[in-house]
Amino acid sequence: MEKNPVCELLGIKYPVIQGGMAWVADANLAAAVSNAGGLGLIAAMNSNGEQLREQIQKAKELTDKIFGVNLMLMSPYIEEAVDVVCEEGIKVVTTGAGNPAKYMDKLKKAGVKVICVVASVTLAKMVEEMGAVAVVAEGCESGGHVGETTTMALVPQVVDAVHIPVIAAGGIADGRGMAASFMLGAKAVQMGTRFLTAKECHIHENYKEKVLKAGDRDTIVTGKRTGHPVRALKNRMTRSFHQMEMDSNVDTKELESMGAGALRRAVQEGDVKNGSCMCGQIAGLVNNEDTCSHIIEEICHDASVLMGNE
Ligand code: TUI
Repeated sequence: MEKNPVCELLGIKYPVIQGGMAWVADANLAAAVSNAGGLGLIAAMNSNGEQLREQIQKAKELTDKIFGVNLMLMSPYIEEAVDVVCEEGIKVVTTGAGNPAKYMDKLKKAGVKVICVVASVTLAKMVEEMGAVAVVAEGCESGGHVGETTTMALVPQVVDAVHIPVIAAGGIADGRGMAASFMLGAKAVQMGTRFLTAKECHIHENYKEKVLKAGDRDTIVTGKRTGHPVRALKNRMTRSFHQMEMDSNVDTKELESMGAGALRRAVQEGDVKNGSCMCGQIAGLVNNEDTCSHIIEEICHDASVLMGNE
């Protein structure tokens, strides 16, 4: 895996990036992934500036390797998060769930490399024009907020449309997924679901158990009506959300309020019945709780073997 453009760009050993999962991707997980030779990310999600600064400072104590911050563009605190990223000397951010146009100049001026998560060719071309150093092409197999195109269809179309490196995401959890991504023209992979069950990932045990037990048809996308489609493991919450979404008598505002706080209920309280267990379709392949180091080394080794490099 030498001379990989994403590894060279970021100064990392393996072309593996951890998804910026809200409520999940904290300083602990980010540092573990970075220490293992990948790129760890802290999810800024809806944190205010000081909460984000605390996590960044904690990660600096846990690793001397590069790590980044994922900026969730729908956050009410997005302006504060961008300022804190610049003040703390963060070297790389990923952006998700929106168009980062408003923040690109400030980030670039502060020397931050911006990698944008996109779900379409149109946005990929726009962010390249704005100065993104790479894009994550995230297919709708992924967990959390999703677009409409699958990884298999999205990645090669984005690869053909831009000149910057493309990182594949959505439905990748092992060496086969990584090798397939490379065949589609990607230079690296981003994984979320595989890291959800990492030993260093401190989500509630109930959530982890549910991911480890999940099969191929155990996720569902809800929230299309609110404009925020989210993939999560099927449970009581997604069933009632789905039913209410189909019912034209139910107000969209009522649906939105139902979603609020649901992810935190699953991650922190372990309420896997009434909370939102965001998770990708590849959960059926994720059956072990491994260390970040094991996950990254295994996937890169297996992909290398499949590609005839070892
Ligand atoms: O952002 C994600 N995944 C997320 S964010 C999140 S927090 C959340 N919680 C509840 C409701 C909604 C969000 C949980 N998971 N992934 C990156 C990603 N970005 N996937 C898709 C996109 C995306 C979609 C549309 C990026 C841009 C876009 O359009 C922007 C535009 O204006 O064209």
